[in-house]
Amino acid sequence: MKLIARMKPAAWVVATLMAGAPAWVLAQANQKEHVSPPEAAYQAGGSPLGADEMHHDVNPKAPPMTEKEFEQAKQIYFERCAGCHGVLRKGATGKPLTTDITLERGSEYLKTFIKYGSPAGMPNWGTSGELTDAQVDMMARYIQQSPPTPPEWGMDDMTKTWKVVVAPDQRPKKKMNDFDISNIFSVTLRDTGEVALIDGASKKIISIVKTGYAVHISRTSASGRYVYVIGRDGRINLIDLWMEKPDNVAEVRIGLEARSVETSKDKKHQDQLAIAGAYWPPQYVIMKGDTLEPLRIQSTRGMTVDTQEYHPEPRVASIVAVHDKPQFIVNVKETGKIMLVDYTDLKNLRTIEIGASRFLHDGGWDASKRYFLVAANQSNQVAVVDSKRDALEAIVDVGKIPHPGRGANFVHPKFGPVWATGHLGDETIALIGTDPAKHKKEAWKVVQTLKAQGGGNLFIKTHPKSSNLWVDTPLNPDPKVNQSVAVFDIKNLDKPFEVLPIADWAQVGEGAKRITQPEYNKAGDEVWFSVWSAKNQESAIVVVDDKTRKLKAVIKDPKLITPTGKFNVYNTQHDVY
Ligand code: DHE
Repeated sequence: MKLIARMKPAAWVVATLMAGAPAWVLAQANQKEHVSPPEAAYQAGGSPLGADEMHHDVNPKAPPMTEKEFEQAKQIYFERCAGCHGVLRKGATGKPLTTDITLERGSEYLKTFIKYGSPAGMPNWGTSGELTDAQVDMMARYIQQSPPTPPEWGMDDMTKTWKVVVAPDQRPKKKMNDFDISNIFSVTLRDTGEVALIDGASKKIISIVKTGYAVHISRTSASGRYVYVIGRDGRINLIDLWMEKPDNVAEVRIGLEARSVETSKDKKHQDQLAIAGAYWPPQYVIMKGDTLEPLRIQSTRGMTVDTQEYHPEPRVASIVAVHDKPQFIVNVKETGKIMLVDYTDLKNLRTIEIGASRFLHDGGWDASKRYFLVAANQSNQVAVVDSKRDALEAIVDVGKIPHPGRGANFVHPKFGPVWATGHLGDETIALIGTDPAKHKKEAWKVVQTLKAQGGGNLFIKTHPKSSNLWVDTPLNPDPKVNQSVAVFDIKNLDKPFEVLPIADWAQVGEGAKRITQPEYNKAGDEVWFSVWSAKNQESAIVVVDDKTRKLKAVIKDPKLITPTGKFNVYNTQHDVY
């Protein structure tokens, strides 16, 4: 029963993000809205929390509901609403829905809002056919009830889920396979809760490893031996690439919902520690790197950076490790704070708290790896941290809803080193100067804005050996745009971009075939794209020759179901992008 309930969010996300352009996306595409339809679809990806038992009390002022209705509404809320409105309904990228507000608005107002949506980005759940009138009515009553609270997840819960499958002393003493492990790709198979390890040279699947629900990202240890994978359900898997057939050697659940994992990269602490951030409960956890034994849990609840109000649910977004000192950079979404966590002494944890900008999400290093740039997506800004001075370097205004992935670094012919981000909410690519020493005038300014195919961009990528800048648009409602990629010549940025029909090259037949997340191989001469269709349709990975921009290979396999993120071991280990 639990399993079936847990499958639902994936099905909905597929229906919403994948089935061509969803009705409400199309219905809102022409409106001048505050949140763009692609962005609303992206943020509203289901939370796995709906299946968990929660405490709730009955609010006598709210319209009544049966226990069964409450459970159904709770499930729908976590699948469709929590991503924007928050678990406790205190508001995140969407408006707060606390009972002081909803009771005052009343059932009729709420039903209209849920059914027809709003120009500010609220999907029209009723008229799009996603919810029936009865469900709309049930949801209107549900949000007038006090929000049920998911359980906390402390050391005892964590330890109960912690498993060392192969103890460190039972693991190989040297690499036991013939693969060039530095050129393996760990590929997210989103809807099966697995990763496929693909050999970069032969392009064959080495193994498929069972991971957490709707698995999100992979990160490589400093030595390049281990891969850490995190699922949306907070489960981390540790994969040992030295094994004859690389496989899972440890796992733990660090929370009930999560997105980020990273590992200690400082030379003296190689592979010693791992860290993961949770959406629920709002906390990060530092673990032993080779066993995932949880060592220290730190809550992120606290005050917001701007209004200085208490936020009970500040989700942990991206986490990166500093390469030349023992520090993790933890980005907290709702409070807009960046924590610099010194991991040398976990008993006396020293943390520097930087006030940046709200709704921090994803980001990456500049080419020198001194500055970390992170998108504050609902604030339309990029915050820059100087890891040498342990301080905020700058806040840069960019386009609408920046979403860099880890961004792209290259040397601009006129302005010197830049880091680039695309945007979910518009078609622009912002190039930000990153060299205050030699290009002071350009540093932390948008030195050029490029126009790509359209809004709905998620990832952008280049490589130090390449002169191409690749821009995907998987959340653009137009299939022509979401099934292709744009590529710019970074030596000649005034030249129009070229569009490559990646989905056509894959020849996978019917399906959404959204093209997402360019990722280079180790040599930097190939770039891999996911062709992302629904779970019951054929997907693929298309490999493009970087120099010629011509098709090099198509990776297909019945087991390659819903591939999204791809993480090349070497590039992820060294933060090459
Ligand atoms: Fe992601 C990175 C959160 C939806 C694919 N995603 C991240 C990070 C966060 C995040 C916080 C940064 C991790 C880090 O660097 O430590 N993603 C979220 C969400 O909250 C959101 C909006 C909704 C959800 O329900 O999860 C969301 N993400 C998606 C997708 O729908 C994507 C496109 C497909 C999928 O696999 O689910 C998706 N997210 C990715 C990928 C990365 C990522 C591939 C890593 C990019 C990289 O190059 O590092």
